[in-house]
Amino acid sequence: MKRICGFTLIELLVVIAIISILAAILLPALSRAREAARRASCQNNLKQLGFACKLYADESGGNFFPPVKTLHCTGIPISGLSPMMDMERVYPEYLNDFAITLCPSFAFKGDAVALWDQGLNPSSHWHHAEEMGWLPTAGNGVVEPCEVYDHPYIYFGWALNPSGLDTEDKLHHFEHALLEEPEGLVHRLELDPHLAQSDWMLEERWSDDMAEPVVYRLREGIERFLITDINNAAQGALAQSSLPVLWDALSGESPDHFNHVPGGCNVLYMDGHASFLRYVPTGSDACRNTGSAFPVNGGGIILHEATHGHDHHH
Ligand SMILES: [Ca+2]
Repeated sequence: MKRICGFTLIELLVVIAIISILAAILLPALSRAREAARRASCQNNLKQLGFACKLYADESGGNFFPPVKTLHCTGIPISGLSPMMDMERVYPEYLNDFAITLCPSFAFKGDAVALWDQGLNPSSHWHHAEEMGWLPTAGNGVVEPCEVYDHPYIYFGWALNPSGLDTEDKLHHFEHALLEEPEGLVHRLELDPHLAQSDWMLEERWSDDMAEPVVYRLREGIERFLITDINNAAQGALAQSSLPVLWDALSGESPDHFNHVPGGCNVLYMDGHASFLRYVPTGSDACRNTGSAFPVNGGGIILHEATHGHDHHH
């Protein structure tokens, strides 16, 4: 008897098997494509924030980039470090939409009002300030620039040369200069928030790559005072394209604390370009990680930890 049309059971099973295999191959690729799109959107936001910094620097005396945020909404000094620029200096003249402070890859899915006005921000600073009644503007449906704390991006406001943070020894000294009491930057900032507008004077250099015991405030032209190779003075000056300004939140605790999976960060450099740097784990101590260049290494982790003390709020 002649078969006219239709599938045998075997043919049907073969077709189903082929579809299953294709789906298994394509679905991870689709999820990677979605993450690539979100990552591109984060990069674009970083570039816009960088553009706002450049505009601010053009008009500020001395061509300084914005200082780091040091005060709560009531003017009380922040304890610890808030790794975000002082938005009160930037908004609304240079940046008129807080939506660009969001990163779609960030674990928090909501708009700027939910993040900054309603306090769904994971920053311990925000929650501490709210508990202490230092956020009189919270929950009024509007994002005030003083409500913008850290997350999802990290900004420091001083020019950290990646070559000064590329060995375990340098990272150890950096951590000391940042956190040691009473001379560390974090403690000095609490006592005198105006230090955020000055060069960071050190007791001693933490690296031979530093010409003087000072970390300069970010400002146009400061890259010429930074050295890339102490043994090669002719090629010594750092380029703006190598000086990090702003980057994604990162943490050494677990890969889920990265905005981007697998672990890594978008980094905005002073010339305005942004690159993705993969986090390469080395050893057990994330604060001594030298697997990739600052800020996606122990240096960035140390800064992150300095912003939350040791409350393990994440
Ligand atoms: Ca508000």
